[in-house]
Amino acid sequence: MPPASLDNSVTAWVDECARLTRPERIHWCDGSEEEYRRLVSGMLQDGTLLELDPKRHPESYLHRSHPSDVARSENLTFICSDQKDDAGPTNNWMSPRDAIQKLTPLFEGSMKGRTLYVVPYLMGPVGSRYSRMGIEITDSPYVAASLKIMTRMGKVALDHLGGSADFVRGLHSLGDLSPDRRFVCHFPEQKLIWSIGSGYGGNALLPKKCFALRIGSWMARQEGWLAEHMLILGLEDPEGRVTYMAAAFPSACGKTNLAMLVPPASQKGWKVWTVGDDIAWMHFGKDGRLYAVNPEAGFFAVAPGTSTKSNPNMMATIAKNTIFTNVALTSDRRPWWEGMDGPAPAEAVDWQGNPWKPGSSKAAHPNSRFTTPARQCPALSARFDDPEGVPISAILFGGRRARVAPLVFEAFDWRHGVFLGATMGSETTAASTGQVGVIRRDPMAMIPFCGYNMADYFAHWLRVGAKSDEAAPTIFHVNWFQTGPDGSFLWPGFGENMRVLRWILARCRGEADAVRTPIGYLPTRESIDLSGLDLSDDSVRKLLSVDREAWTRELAEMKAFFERFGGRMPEELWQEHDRLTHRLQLEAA
Ligand code: GTP
Ligand code: SPV
Ligand code: MN
Repeated sequence: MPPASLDNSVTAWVDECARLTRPERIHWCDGSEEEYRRLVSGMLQDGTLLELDPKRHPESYLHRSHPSDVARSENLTFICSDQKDDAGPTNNWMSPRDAIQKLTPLFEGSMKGRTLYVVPYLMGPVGSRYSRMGIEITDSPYVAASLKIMTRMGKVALDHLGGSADFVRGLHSLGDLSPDRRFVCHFPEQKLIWSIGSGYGGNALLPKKCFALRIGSWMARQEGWLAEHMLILGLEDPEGRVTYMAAAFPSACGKTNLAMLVPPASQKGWKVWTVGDDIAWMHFGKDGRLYAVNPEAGFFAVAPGTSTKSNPNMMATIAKNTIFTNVALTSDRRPWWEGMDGPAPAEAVDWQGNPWKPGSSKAAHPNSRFTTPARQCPALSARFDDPEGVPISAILFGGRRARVAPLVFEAFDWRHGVFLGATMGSETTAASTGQVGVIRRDPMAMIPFCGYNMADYFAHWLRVGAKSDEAAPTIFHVNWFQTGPDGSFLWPGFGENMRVLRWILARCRGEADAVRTPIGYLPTRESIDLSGLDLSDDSVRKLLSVDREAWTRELAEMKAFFERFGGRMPEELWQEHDRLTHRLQLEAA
């Protein structure tokens, strides 16, 4: 039964979706623990979930998605704005009419024999003026249960909505899971999402990338704020002062790990507090400073590589109440993935349910993940639920670059920082279907997630920062992923990234030296703590210097990327491109 307080438009929309998809029954989710347990027990019965050893992994389950449905499908993701130009050259576009025409037959009767779940959810802290409402209609109990972990779901959300009709509508159906009939369509003008044919992560958990980033970025531009693919962390110094930073790295490029960083013994007294690991909604306050909230309530994070060594906070977080997706299962019913602690099990069942032995293929899918409540994270910031958000002092952009990008450098000013974000390059990863390891331009880590023309997005970034001037965060670029001749990483990364965060903080406080180079301010060897690291002189040089020839080659790629936007590209960024060209030439002379 729908709750009585609702605006008619909510029930009318649910009725309309039910007429289209013809479910056997409709269930309005209240977000209670009891409801969650009922969802889980249904899935245990029909095999959608497998129970893990309840002693070692209480209330934790394994889900295997369809083997063709293991990552976001960027090629099947569309922005359906009225005008094609408003989607821009980096998005797939369909006219709203064509999209409705194409997807309506796919949704017709798609929920026959299934339950339609109405999932109301709140994005952002309870009681925050920055929080937004959404409702997802789905026929996947896995999605409904995941949303209980990932969002503030059910009653709390409806209480926030009150009698208002202002919410983002999301209609999702598993359909027949065929990639030929899979579409993720966004109608930003209608605040509407239609997704069919996938049960996986970003394709199906509509609040996450579809709402919080694609529709969110559209709303943010209209309303003067920023919806970004960023982690949020608080860096505590040995005196107990906490400084907040946000960082945009592309999918599977280290956001979760940096947000939960545990420093090595050498970095005594320093600590990282986690506010968010994937998405930041940021508003400029009256004081000109930028304040960030994390719209999510859980983490949907990459499993492979997660261990007590690389990310002990995450290993503690996932100790209970966690849904694992596409990881391997050991004979004693524990989850396992490549890069976890200890030796590989002698045998296991792989992510597809087949017997597995070490040395054959990957046991866990490279994009296997887990869904886990943020409140279980031992490093969760005390300001996680702060309705006003946390003030951001530094913004970090970063990619996965085997060459070219040094360990860290600082932008000259906001405008140059926007240029650094706009020209980011990174190797593609398993988080999206398609080729892995090819360099693509991924501005602000938003190429798959910006819900409108990215030229307008750059202009928006330039505009919001210019307004707040001195109080705006300082912008940096980082790269943990430079490799040496043998292909191994030059920089130890993970906890050792604290050394870079400390340099960034010291720069924000005006306390660290830097050298001015054509690309920005780089640390001097003395200004960044490299003590006790086993780095060769050659590695240090590569990490802390500018490869002029490589950057000169980058110029052409940046230019080609900017040209795709034609006359819509902000002139300021072309000027930054010219300036970088001049600086690189000057140094060459
Ligand atoms: P999404 O959830 O897809 O947005 O990814 P993310 O940006 O949160 O990436 P995550 O922190 O999950 O890291 C992805 C992969 O990069 C994992 O396999 C990590 O082990 C690895 N990784 C993270 N940080 C570092 C680092 O500092 N150095 C190296 N070499 N690898 C890292
Ligand atoms: C990403 O791909 O950036 C993710 C996972 O965080 S998904 O929810 O699938 O988008
Ligand atoms: Mn992400």
